[in-house]
Amino acid sequence: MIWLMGLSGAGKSTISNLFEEQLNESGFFSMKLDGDEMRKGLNYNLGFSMDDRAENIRRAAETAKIIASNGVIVICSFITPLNGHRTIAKKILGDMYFEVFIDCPLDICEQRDVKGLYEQAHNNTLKNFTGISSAFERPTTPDLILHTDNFTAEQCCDQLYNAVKNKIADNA
Ligand code: ADX
Repeated sequence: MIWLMGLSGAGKSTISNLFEEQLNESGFFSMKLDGDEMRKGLNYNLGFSMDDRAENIRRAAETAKIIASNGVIVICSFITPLNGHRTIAKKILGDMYFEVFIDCPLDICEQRDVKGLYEQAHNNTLKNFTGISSAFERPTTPDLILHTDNFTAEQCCDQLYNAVKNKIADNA
């Protein structure tokens, strides 16, 4: 159970896609869960208040737990903005939880602005936007930090693959 967290535009989905490909090529079956997808269906009734984000994370973690208990590696990508939200996921997933901070400075996420959401947040047409008008706490005890501003997505994916392999070896 790999939990990728970080600001919008930090690179969570890019790394998740690459990592899934790498796992599949290595013979592991994996599945992705991400905030945008979950919010289209299962979590369509949730917004971006801190309580709704907490419920979003709770449902995502419970879903991931069911999938992972069937022997599938689950890669979750959610902003997960507060330490309290991370605690919710960790409590549900226990030892399976491997927390990865996709660390990218806010100004670089703003420059990338892949979805145009930072612009909307600055124009005030999008409320409660993480990093602009809604809080993001740096995680204090991630299992791994990936610096997507200093390394390519492929390099970050390799770092993640090696860290996960080490964790599996440690637990064996
Ligand atoms: S979380 O805070 O509850 O973990 P989640 O990862 O599910 O967030 O959803 C984040 C995605 O929702 C972003 O990548 C972005 O595309 C979209 N989004 C829309 N509105 C907001 C907002 N106010 N804050 C953050 N993300 C938003």
